[in-house]
Amino acid sequence: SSPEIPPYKADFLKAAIDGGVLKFGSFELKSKRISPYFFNAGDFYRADLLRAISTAYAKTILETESSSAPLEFDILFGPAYKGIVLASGTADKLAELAPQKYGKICYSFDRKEAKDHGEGGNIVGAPLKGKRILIVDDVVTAGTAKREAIDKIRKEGGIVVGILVALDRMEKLPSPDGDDTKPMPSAIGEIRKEYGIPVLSILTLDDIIGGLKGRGSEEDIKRLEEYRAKYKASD
Ligand code: OMP
Repeated sequence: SSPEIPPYKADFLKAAIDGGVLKFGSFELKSKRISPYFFNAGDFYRADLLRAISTAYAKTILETESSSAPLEFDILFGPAYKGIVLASGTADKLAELAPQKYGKICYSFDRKEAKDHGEGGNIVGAPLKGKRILIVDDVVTAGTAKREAIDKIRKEGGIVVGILVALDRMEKLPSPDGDDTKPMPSAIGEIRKEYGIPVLSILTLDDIIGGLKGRGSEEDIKRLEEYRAKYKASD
């Protein structure tokens, strides 16, 4: 049985399903794996959904304050394109929920293409140099997108102190020989180890399955459990 998830995570899961952001069916991932579920952060395009996701990111950050590893950062960084609205929405929500600490929290994001006129540069928003940066993004599967963001920030002199995503799919990395039945470590675990930073998520696949129990369709739950058994990482 899966553990109960905190109310703010359950609220977010419900908003994602009701809003059609989290879908069940058959989807091909970037990795070519065929998944029975897909989470598309680009579908949070309605005010109530944007509020639901930025509230959940903000509460995930605030939760760490009462933990042994509170997140301390100067700037929320949202990788273009989807991350832009996620980071700015989260900054706004943090300022609302905890004005003392976050009333003037900064955010920034990257350009997909370098700009060679006007103000120039690859970053829009708060300058990163010497600042502690928290990356805010949508989903981690193999972790490729997050590595690119870390490299970009470091090039600008920023110090990446953590990554916050909406969904950790808990998947193992592909085996070099293509044999998916072999145990392999997780993408998130490798990023944690390689960069020495925390990677937090609002939801994991375990949370989704746990949250659907007694609510979602039995058929969907069964397919999610089968997928998890096949692709869950060893760590
Ligand atoms: P990695 O860069 O391999 O970690 O894959 C993450 C990206 O996959 C996301 O930024 C999305 O572009 C896409 N994705 C989703 O958005 N939602 C999912 O549920 C699964 C994927 C995916 O293709 O793995």
